[in-house]
Amino acid sequence: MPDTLLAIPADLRRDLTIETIRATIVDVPTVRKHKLSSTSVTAQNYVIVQIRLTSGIEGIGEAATLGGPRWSEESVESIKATIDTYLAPALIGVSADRLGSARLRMDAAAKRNNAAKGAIESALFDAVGKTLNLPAAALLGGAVRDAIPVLWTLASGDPAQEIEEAERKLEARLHNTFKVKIGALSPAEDMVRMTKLARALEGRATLIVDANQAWDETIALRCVRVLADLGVTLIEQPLPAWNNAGMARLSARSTVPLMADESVFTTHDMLDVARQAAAEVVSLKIVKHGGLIATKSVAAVADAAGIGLYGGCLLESSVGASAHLQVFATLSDLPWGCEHFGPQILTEDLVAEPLRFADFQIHLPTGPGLGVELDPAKLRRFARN
Ligand code: MUC
Ligand code: MG
Repeated sequence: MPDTLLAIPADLRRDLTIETIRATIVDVPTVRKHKLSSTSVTAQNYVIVQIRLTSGIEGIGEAATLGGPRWSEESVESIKATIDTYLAPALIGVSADRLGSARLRMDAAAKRNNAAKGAIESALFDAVGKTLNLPAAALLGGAVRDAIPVLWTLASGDPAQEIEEAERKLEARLHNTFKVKIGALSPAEDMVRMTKLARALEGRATLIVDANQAWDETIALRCVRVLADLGVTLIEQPLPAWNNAGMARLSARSTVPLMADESVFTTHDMLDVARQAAAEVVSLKIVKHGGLIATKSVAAVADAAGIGLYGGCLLESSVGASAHLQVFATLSDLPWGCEHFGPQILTEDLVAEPLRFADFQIHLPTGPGLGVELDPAKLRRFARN
């Protein structure tokens, strides 16, 4: 066989060896205070990961947190320390396209720390995608959709402000489904607030709620009935993450489907929720599952159990949101849409060209890798000293 047939074209003969991994903490102000049951934020904290290959190509990823180690056990400080001390040394010198091997090395170097691992894997997908000139979605099986319905989260706690905010989103045709964060107020106050929102937006918007584990079973049963009467279509994590048995009892008595969020990090968690019939829907997030591939694995377990998929977020910028969209675009069915409103709640996004929101959908970027480019000036400006 002539040599020429075996020759790899020079532009594909790139060295994918991981040379450096840089983790930078950034704090980006939000346009308003975002209140959850366990915390509230006025700035989003991310760790931005930049992975440079020997070829000179750089991949980017992001780990989001919500109010320090309150939503989950990871904080930006712990994520950066884990990356610098344990994960980066385990990956330097490895070929970036060996994504499965990178995951095994990270798992051997550190237990859990899923947000840290997810940011690194996102950056590897970005670097490999840029090398091959393919979007990350192509490396995950290929996109079956180019845009995904996207909701907006109402979380100021003040119903008058929330109605006004929802009206503006409807008017601009950005969002017509709203997730209301409940659990910071008393259950009675939240039900009054929900009644005001449901009346004001009736017939024009869909409402779902997220209690972020705030209730016990007795309170949840009472509230679920009120929420059903108000037409709320989905109730996210009303009970603590450990209480799958309680979620199963509640689900059996609720006409509104329940969504698992904090109770599902791993495929094993997903299997347990399925076996106990503890939820009808699951929220998928890279920070919980530890990467794009693991997010697809959790989705596959849910799918096999007939549990509906929802594209979750942790208020990521366009960097983290794009990593999620690359996965969500490849899922054969995503009946509950997604919530990647993060880029719009920041006073400024971290990328040169933010993700596009139009007609109640968020659009998959078309470029290689994650399809977004960091804006170096913004990275410098928001980097924590
Ligand atoms: C969560 O628990 O779902 C997502 C949207 C939001 O407002 O909070 C996050 C986390
Ligand atoms: Mg949630």
